[in-house]
Amino acid sequence: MSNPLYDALYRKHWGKSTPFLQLANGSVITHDDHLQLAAQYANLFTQLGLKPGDRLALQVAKTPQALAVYAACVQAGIVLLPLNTAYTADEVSYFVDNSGARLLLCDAHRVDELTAVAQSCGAMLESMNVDDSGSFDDKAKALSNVFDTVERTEDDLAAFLYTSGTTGRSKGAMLTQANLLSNCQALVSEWEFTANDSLLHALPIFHTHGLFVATNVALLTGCKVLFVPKFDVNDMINLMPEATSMMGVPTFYTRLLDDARFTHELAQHMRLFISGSAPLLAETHVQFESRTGHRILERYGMTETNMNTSNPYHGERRAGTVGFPLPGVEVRITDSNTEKSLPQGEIGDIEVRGPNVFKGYWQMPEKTAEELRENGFFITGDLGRIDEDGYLHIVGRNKDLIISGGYNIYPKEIELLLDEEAGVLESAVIGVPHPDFGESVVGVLVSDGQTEPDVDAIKQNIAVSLAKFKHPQKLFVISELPRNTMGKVQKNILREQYEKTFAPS
Ligand code: MLC
Ligand code: AMP
Repeated sequence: MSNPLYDALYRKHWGKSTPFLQLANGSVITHDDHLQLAAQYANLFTQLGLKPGDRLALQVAKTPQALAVYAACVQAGIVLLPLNTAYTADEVSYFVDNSGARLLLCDAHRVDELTAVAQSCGAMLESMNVDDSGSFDDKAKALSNVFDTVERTEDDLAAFLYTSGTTGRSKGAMLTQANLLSNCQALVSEWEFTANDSLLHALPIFHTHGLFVATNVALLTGCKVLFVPKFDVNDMINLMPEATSMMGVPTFYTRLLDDARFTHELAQHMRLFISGSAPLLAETHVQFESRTGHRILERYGMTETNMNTSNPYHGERRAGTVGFPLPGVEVRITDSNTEKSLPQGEIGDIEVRGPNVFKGYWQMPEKTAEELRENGFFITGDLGRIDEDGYLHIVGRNKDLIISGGYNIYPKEIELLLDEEAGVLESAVIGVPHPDFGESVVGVLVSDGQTEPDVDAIKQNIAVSLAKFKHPQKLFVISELPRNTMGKVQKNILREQYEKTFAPS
């Protein structure tokens, strides 16, 4: 039976007592432990009636068991839909409903809150705990640790990752086995990962970066993962002497630099530091090199495309750029109006094509057609230029998006909620510079002239349905929004006006 992703990432580890995950308390989970647990989970999927192609929504803490659910999904041909643990019940409800997930797996402490969600969406609900209790593990324990791997082709779906859009409605990006596999193969070869590596893993595992970049690279090479539940500067400093490599968002790097214990000596034996998901300030790059002697390797990716470009492993890692297209990936810069390729050096839309590019948005053919051209190029929504040496520079975004600490936040989703609030005529949500998160969320409200908006009450109200990382950190009330002659809100003017909101005093 062929199942390309399973064969490449897992099958070769069957029966191997090599370490896969090392936890912060020092305990080790071998590849064999991991795959036996995954097989029990896959048997449970079958017992629960899940069939290949069905979707499974997973909103659980970052644990080894959560990674075993991923392995089980690949083995059983189930489409994994990993969800940010910060999402509220309202947000989860949309994802489960839209994807038609048959099973929602959640943390045990959220069962009460999510039971109604699962019921209303016609999904089953099972729970997991960090300590391997919970209804899902209880049922799986009794089952066989051997499972007949389901046959799949490279074109079969492996995962749905939801990403928002300018309308505020999230879209399920459909990723195939080939998308995931081709990308981690390219990364392993470009970044020279081997079984001798030890990867410090502090990223969440519900996004591309922590799951499909970090985890898949480790599985493909069989290297060890130093697996911590979240970024904590103490854990990072304690574990770094055992690591050879680390992947992170820029906030990881600025937080490490803020800690005097993060020294040249601590990082001396490291082979590679990789950054992505948000722009790494050239200043951080320079500070990092002067502290550690290492040049951070910055790369560029997206939910819909996995990784597109990377600075070179050998050769100059150029600060403020995201390097060159990965093997098999094409990058072009086009004119938004004419859709024609622009001459080298000019700024335009960044488009990418290759085996990494997703299949489309789940049940949204119009949205897919807007962003994915018939010739296979995907319009990223990022603006960039290619310099004379071929390095790609991201210079801005053609999409209304805020990236805070590596999490994407779509202003429209928040504006729609703010506009519903008492006293609010209209609103604009913008991202402004933030010393820790890179960007942070500010909301600007216009009063309806009858009731003065109650900023505190509004914050509380929207918190009910909105994950915490999306909450505006500041709300301002102004008399009117700046607009251009076409009536479009000029967010650039607002961004300038509020750019110092979080500036260190
Ligand atoms: C947490 N909070 C955030 C936040 N993360 N607020 C805004 N933006 C964020 N990213 C909230 C918490 O709820 C908390 O609220 C408060 O901020 C401070 O929490 P903290 O303890 O300082 O935050 P922490 O838990 O340490 O998280 C920060 C972080 C984390 C940067 C370590 O957000 C993180 O791991 N980010 C990585 C995201 C990621 O993996 N992105 C990849 C996407 S894939 P309160 O009120 O309770 O104090 C992708 C493609 C690609 O983009 O190219 O890779
Ligand atoms: P997501 O939809 O969460 O996958 O986020 C993808 C977006 O993150 C991209 O379209 C870029 O805007 C941004 N991004 C990812 N990597 C980088 C990077 N190295 N530099 C700047 N922006 C990045």
